[in-house]
Amino acid sequence: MFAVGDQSTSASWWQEDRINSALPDNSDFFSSTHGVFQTHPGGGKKNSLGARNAFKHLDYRTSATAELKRNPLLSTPEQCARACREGEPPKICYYHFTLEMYTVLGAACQVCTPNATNTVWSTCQCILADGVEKGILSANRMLPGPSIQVCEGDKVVVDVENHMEAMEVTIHWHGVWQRGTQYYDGVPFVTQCPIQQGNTFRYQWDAANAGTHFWHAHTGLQKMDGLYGSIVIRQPPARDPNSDLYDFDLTTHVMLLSDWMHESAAERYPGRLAVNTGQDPENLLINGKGQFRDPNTGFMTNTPLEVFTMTPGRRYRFRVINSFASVCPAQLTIEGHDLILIATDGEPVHPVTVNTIISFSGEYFVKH
Ligand SMILES: [Cu+2]
Repeated sequence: MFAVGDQSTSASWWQEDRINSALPDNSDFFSSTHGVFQTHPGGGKKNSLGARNAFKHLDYRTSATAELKRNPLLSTPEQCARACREGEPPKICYYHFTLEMYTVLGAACQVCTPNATNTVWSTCQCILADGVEKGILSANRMLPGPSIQVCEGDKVVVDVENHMEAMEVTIHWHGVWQRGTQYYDGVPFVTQCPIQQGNTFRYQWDAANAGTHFWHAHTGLQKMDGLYGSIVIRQPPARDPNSDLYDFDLTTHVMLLSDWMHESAAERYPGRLAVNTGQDPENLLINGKGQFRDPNTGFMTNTPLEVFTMTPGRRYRFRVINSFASVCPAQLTIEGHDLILIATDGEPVHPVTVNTIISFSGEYFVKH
């Protein structure tokens, strides 16, 4: 049973029941944590012996964010995903990623379907992917995970809370300079110890270099199991030499390409000899969405594909991200349309008109 387009059921269950009961001082609650809220079992509660639980999770929504909350520059993901203007004061953009083991076609899919175009955050915890059930890893029960969209000069604060059983994790902010903040680059055992299960680590970096970037898990094979998302650092149009080539640069016009397996990536490494040999992915997804035709039965899933809305005659900037985990390149063609490539790897380039783009795990921005 699907209530297509109805986001309210799941959202109200989540927000009313969980947040209100967990946070008596609800007025104090900072609403930018992507709608996803984890209670912390054992946090502050006394056990049967009357002693404090030895393993106490930090509560990042109250004490740990108190200092941040006093800063008038603190902004929600929605406030940060804005048109950038010259001379505007920078914002502090706060995100909370809860990383969990999760499932495609899980119970939440009985009550809502994810919003097709909002890449900043979702109130629906249903992940459809290509309609094939499997266990995955997710950030805030979204695929891709939350999109970080800010302006050049903003400061980004991301609390990464690891609830993946028996897994450690780091998050790498691919393409972001990290000048002066190299210890937040997310490389395990090089710039930090990985975040153990039950712990939260705060990443803080400057959005110093404009462009299309992305974040992904930098531990094991977790990226391929779903831990990735887009980062867009915009700048005032006057600072982009190609800004005259597009009319719109919308937060929803991110095209994140990823490869997708129907089993956890670890099942395919180093690889089997007989069935599903090698590391070829079963499918490719655009913004976490796809369809799959079973080669044996011919049956095809009918999950929704990503939809980009445009008005004819207008020019749109698309921010294309290749988030593949395997070594194969992606070839992207838009039927009946040429593309003008205006930037790559975070830097503007002389515009080139093309009809197809072959990309490796890297990044491009395009308008058409
Ligand atoms: Cu990377």
